[in-house]
Amino acid sequence: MAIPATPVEFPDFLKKVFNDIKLKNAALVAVMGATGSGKSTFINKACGRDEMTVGDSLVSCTADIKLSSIFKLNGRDVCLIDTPGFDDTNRKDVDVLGDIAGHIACAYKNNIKLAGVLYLHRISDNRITGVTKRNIKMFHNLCGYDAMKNIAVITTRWDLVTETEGASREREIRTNPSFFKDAITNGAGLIRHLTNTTHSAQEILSDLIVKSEPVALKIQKELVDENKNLHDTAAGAELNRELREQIQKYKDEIEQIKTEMKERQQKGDNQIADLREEINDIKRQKTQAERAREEMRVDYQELRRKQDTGK
Ligand SMILES: Nc1nc2c(ncn2[C@@H]2O[C@H](COP(=O)(O)OP(=O)(O)O)[C@@H](O)[C@H]2O)c(=O)[nH]1
Ligand SMILES: [Mg+2]
Repeated sequence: MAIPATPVEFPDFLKKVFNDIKLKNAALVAVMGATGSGKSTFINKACGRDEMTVGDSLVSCTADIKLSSIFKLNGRDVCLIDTPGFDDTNRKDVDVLGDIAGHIACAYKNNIKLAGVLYLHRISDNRITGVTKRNIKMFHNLCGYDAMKNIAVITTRWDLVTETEGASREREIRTNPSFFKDAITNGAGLIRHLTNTTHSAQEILSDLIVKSEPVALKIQKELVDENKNLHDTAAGAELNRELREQIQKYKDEIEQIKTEMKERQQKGDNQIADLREEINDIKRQKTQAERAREEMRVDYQELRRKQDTGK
């Protein structure tokens, strides 16, 4: 079976080439990070072709996990996995988690281990948003501290900062526990992708690949070795916790509006259609959040079945 020259969706790719000895020998590296951190750009530079769609808009381009074609690096075959961020404007985070978890667990189940993970982070951001923090949290939960020796945090967009600004932000993310302090303490690298060039991308990859033995990420072990349901994995539990909070918020909002409704009615004001509409709106969002929680009640087999059948 020939390796496809262009990237394809992971499930098909897996089915077609899992038994291909070439992929078994290839160094497989997952590229993670928030939307806009430069994952697709980095992959295009690394393999020297424009394979991944690069997004300029706020809507994420990476709707699914994608594999790059296999390319040679220092005589070794390398293949990169482009993953969606946990801030996607067009997808629920539970879907993103299922997507990443299902596919990398499937690789692990088939004895294909990751050589490492690159986590991309924009050094140009002068304010760290909630979304950035969430992505960092999910990254830690997906990978686990045992895997950190095979992980490098890559800072991007150095062309948009002065050396002093960049170095000061680098210090912050290196020493602050909300960022990468714990990852780095446990062996993760913190590396500058200074020039956004093929040379820089390949140098980063070379260092990661030669560094150590392939690794199992926490989510892979949880789903495959420990037979956990997705909602019991560290990453799933984090999303579950957030969803529970969100659902409670919706409940509180509904109660508040109901109280307001009663107050209006007591004053003889029966114009409450707007409040009813508001309640219905919140109820719809609450139902969505509840469904998302339900969707995480799947084990590895069920997750893969859903992904293969689309149901
Ligand atoms: N100035 C600058 N822009 C970059 C760099 N890397 C990526 N970009 C831009 O950042 C935007 C998001 O990049 P993309 O690769 O799509 O990010 P992804 O969502 O993580 O895949 C695009 O407009 C890229 O052209 C960089 O090093 N410097
Ligand atoms: Mg992308």
